[in-house]
Amino acid sequence: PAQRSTADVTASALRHAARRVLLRNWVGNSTVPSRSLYPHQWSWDSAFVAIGLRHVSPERAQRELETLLAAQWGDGRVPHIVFNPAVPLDAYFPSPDFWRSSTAGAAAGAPEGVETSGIVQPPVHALAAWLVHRADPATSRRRGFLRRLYPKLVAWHRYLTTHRDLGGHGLVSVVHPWEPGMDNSPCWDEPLARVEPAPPGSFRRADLDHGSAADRPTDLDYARYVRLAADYRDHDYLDAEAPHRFAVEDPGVNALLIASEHALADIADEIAPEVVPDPVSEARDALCADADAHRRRARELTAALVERLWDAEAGQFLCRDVRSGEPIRERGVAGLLPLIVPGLPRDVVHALLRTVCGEHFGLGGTVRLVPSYDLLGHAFDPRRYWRGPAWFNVNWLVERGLRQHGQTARADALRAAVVTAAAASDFAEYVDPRTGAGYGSREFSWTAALALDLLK
Ligand code: 9YW
Repeated sequence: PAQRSTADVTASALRHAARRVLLRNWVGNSTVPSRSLYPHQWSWDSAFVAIGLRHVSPERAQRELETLLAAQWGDGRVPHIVFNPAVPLDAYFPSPDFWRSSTAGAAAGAPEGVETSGIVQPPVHALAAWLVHRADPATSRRRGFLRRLYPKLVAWHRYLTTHRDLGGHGLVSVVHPWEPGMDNSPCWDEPLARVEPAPPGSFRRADLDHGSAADRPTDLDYARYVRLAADYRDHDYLDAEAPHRFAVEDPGVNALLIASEHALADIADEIAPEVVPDPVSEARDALCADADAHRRRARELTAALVERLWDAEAGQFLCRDVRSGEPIRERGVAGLLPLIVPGLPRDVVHALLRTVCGEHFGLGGTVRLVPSYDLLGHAFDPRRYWRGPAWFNVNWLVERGLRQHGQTARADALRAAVVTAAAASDFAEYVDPRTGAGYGSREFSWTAALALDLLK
């Protein structure tokens, strides 16, 4: 046999290590993001995990998404956490007795047999389902994977584009800083400042039992997160009734929705001319898989994204505070994620590419991984969670965006940097974008999953 090069050996050792993390964090029907810090199932984590898990076991990857979607609410929302009843209540805060989904969420159709949170996370699921299918179409078809998931994914997108169009311009609003998945991004500082914090001592954080306080959101942030979630719960999680004092149109969430809407079109093509049951609408008992309708919706969302959130002067997308009506003038990395959206205007793409590699995000210059926030920003902190560190899911998305736009050399360099940083940090939750030093939990599932995906 031909001699294996050092690079081959390293890649195979890495692949082995990443697979081991995914196997260890698998808990029977889904994967925990981290054994210590996050002992339940998280929504967008599961989507990213499935994208890596498809290389280990396509069937497990399918089950990962099926388990999450089994906890979908009657109104179509996919909850950000699905709780494992075997885990003690004090292992994670806010626990099921805070959210009380099966009772407080009854009017919104929360399932009875499982406890979940009441908020959502970015809709990466249709994209993940399509990638998982493509890894092993035969198993997917035999299990009826896409046929079963499709109506649920359609209902999920419909929840977001109807109940969550709080700005009235066709884009989705997030109503809690946990929803965009970037908890303490400086983009939330201004809209969050209007929220009355819950009294200190009215809740107990569990995250500080496992993580260093310097790497995590502050107590004041948490007091506001608690207030917003409790207000939503106390209005039965009904979007038409909740005060939604925090309402933001986030370019990351909307870009992922658009990418997923394109994936739904591919899924519809695959299962067409199938007619499938509609889990939400009782008036119509069937849903026709219509790829053209998904492509049309994706185009409309893209037009709204550019119209509402593009800022030519900043050279990136900005969040918009729906309550004040104003753009939020902070450079969060979510403003670069529309790079994954097909069909953006050419000048927007060029400006975005300049910004990714410019002084604010520094890719290929001062940093090898894209930071979560402006390197020159007043709030930049290289180790505090979403206020500077580089995250692997974000970098996987940027890599995909660069490749899609023909930036092969940059994409290759980013791919190598992601894989190296993941391995060197023992699959850390996040890293210092300048030094690669790891922070947060280790053996973090999506870090392993996405490194594995990029090694393929
Ligand atoms: C939390 C699980 C989640 C991620 C989020 C990340 C963090 C904290 O961990 O959220 O307590 O939910 O910010 O993106 O899904 O890994």
